[in-house]
Amino acid sequence: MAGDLPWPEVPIGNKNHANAAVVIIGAGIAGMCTAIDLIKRNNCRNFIVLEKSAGLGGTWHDNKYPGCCCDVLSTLYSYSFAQNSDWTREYPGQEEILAYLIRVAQEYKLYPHIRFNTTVEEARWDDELKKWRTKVTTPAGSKEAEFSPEYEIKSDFLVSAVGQLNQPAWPKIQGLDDFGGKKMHSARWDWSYDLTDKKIALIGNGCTAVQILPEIAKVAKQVTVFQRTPNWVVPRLDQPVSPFMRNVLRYVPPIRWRKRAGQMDFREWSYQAIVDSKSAPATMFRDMAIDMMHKQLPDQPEMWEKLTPTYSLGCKRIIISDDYFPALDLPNVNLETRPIHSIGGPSVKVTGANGEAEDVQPEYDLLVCATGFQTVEFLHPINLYGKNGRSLRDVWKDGARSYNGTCVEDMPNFGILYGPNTNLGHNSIILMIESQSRYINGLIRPVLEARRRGEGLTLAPRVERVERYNEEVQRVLRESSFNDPSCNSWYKNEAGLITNNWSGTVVEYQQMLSRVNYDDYDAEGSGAAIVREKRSHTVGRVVEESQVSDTTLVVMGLLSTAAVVGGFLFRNPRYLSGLRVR
Ligand code: NA7
Repeated sequence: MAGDLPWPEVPIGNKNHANAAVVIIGAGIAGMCTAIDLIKRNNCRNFIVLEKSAGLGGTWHDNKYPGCCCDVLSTLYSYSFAQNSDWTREYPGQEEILAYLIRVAQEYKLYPHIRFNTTVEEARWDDELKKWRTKVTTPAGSKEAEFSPEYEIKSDFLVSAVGQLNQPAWPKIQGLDDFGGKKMHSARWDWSYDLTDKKIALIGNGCTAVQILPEIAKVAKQVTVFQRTPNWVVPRLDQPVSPFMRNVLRYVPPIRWRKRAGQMDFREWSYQAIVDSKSAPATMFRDMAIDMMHKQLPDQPEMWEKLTPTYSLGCKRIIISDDYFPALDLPNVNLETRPIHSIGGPSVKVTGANGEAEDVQPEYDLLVCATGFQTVEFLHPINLYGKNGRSLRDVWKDGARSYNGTCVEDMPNFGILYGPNTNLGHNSIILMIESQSRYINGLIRPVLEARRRGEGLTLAPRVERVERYNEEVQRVLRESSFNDPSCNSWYKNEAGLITNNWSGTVVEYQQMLSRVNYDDYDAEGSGAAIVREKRSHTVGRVVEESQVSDTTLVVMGLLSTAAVVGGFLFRNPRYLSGLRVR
């Protein structure tokens, strides 16, 4: 297949089954973005994407529960280089987002690179060979396993794109394993199960549960929502995008760009609301939340009390929904706020007023755990061993940390997307992922150059830079709403360290990652001179925010229209005479 192409342009074929320039773990939004940048920026087609699932899309492949959709407007929750004018709604559902990702993968011819049903168990840096050895397995009993049940791939660079919302977290509740009815995690929805007339216990009231409830309540006999902590819920204001508007967005790209920039401006503005609970935007969102609750659940002060958080807005992810409170008001829906005591047979027991376990009702057919993900155990359950056999677990024993959210000490030629301290509470994660992909490709570039020259190059972030970077990130986060001690969230680990969220705006992050300073890295190997001479490499950033005001745009539009019309009339004076009053 490779023909006469020079390495690393050689596309992956049968002969490269166990060798590649780059191995990417995960075929979700981040893995796809890195693969596309490898092709576009590094002219590299010698890469393999390893995907545990049977399809691409990552979180959009896994999460297909009823009502599943994104809580960021899709005009912004899409790649900057693959903007889509065909979204049917402002917040389209999971199936539409997944179809979009499949289209992008086809457009960039990613499929031949992706190995589905392939699980990474372990990746180990070989100090002698200066390469990663990634161990993979294929599912027992599958046809893939008949070819090779397990094997090892050697690569010059390894990228983790497994994300933060990958491994479902089951709640720690006594008796959960022995629940008498059907049990599902929201991220592993079983669509073969008929919900009609079922009695359903829904544990959790985060973004996922809030999307599930209005859908299942339409068909279920009865639903109990088990809420442990109330959330701030603000209006979603979702609406369809008309066919006319879709055509406008398709055929007049500046309008699409403007729409995206407007959403970016609003989201960046809302950063203040998320991190500073005393700011004016925070007050505005709190008022909106309370106002909507009072309107959608009129004259129900008991419910208002149960549903109103006492912690800072932004400390937990703010939920956007137009239909959660109305669903709670349905006659077949109950909100249960007493703590869950245990699960016994088909019943979920709560702790009653006297401390005894009490049945909420004697029997549920279905238990839905919308209880989130194992977010602070990045890369879990993959075992990574870097320089001198040091495990990632050891590097992260006091909490996950990285350099710029992309590289880890003692893990040479390794990049991570959506890694420690890169999650957002206010904007689209795709913007962060695109920055990380550019940056990591800026690190991959000299490694490929060295290899092409027959040399070796390893890059790992200097420990003192990692420490300084993390001290600064944590200093800002300590002052933010995320650090409010009166709430727990998936943004922090058990010790209270905020390991998941970025401390600033997206633009600040994009600017920080727009240049790779090779001085921040220990460079080793015969090819180290490449980066010592070069010092840095500018990878740039995607400027998403508006550059001009609406008024300037309108004035510019009017002026250019006048110029075009004037020029036309000047060249065709006969039309001018036709305009004269006779
Ligand atoms: P989240 O936001 O982690 O929410 C999990 C929910 O499950 C939350 O309401 C938890 O209550 C609740 N939970 C977890 N364990 C228990 C137990 N043991 N008992 C009762 N309730 C429990 O996950 P989501 O899937 O909703 O959203 C994850 C992200 O995906 C979201 O932020 C978007 O970015 C996309 P708690 O609040 O901890 O008291």
